[in-house]
Amino acid sequence: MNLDKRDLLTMYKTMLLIRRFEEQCVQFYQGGQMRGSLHPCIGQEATAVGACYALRTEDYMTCTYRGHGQALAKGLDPQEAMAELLGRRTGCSQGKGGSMHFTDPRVGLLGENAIVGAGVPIAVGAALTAQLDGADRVALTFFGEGAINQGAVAEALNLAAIWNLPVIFFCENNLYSEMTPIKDMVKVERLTDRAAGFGIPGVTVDGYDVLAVYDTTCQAVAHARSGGGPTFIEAMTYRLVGHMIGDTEPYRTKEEVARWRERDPLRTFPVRLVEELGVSQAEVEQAQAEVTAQMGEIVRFALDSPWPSPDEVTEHVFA
Ligand SMILES: Cc1ncc(C[n+]2csc(CCOP(=O)(O)OP(=O)(O)O)c2C)c(N)n1
Repeated sequence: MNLDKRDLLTMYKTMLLIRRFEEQCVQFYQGGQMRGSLHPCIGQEATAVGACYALRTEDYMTCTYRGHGQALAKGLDPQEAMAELLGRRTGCSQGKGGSMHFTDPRVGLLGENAIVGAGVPIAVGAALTAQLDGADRVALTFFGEGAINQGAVAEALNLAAIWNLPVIFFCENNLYSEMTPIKDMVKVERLTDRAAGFGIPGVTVDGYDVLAVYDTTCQAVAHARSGGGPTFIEAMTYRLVGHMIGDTEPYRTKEEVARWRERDPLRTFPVRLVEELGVSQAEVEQAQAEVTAQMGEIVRFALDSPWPSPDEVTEHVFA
């Protein structure tokens, strides 16, 4: 593994920042300060960070409405992200996009997408751009297992395969598509079998192990950069909260959630850092203190930011 202590602490801090960021969003939402709908990725931080740590800033990435963590892991400024969620002019989309539409081309973030599966063909298009430009870039697209039956996803997988495009299909299999268990939606046991049908190599990884996700994604990225074409990664993960705020979760048991909670990467990774990876407890605590301080600045920046004025409403609108 080509990671030093600084990398490990950066990965931990990014996962912790995502967790704290989203907990703050939930608070704002419940207090009526944040509007629209909110789909937290609480529990899924290790896939976001492990995968994005394997990418360069200029690599392309698309994700879904559950993409706050992935956007932050790809390099979106967390202050701009929070300002966006609060509808402020300093937000990454001037406060006009909100939760499901984070975008920042400066860090390769081609957008979250509220339409299930829609980010997948966009990433394939970006990978085609990279290939035609002869650029050394790859594209990675995050999507949920619920997207696997979308026609556009099948078409995108096929085009990527026949054109040998530098794209990584990163499926976060969190077992439930909204309220529907995966076993009620597909007959195959492993979604990598679907990719195999298109001639795309697939690998399944423990999505609660940030280092395993990182290693797996590094291999897929190296394969893509060297002209090897696409890879399909199925990361087994779990959201520790409801599909969205207000979800009463009748489709799963408290025991099941509790079992996954024991493996919560935000609980297990700091222990592993100390017990196995040569990081001291003091360094872990320092990282936690830094994230707490950073969150304070993020919230202050967002709340102090101005609202857009009504006459800006048609700016940046193309039609
Ligand atoms: C094309 C389309 N159909 C239906 C919906 C409604 N919808 C929103 S989220 C969701 C579940 C998607 O589940 P999955 O892809 O597994 O992602 P997860 O929510 O688990 O992250 C559905 C069906 C939608 N947004 N887009």
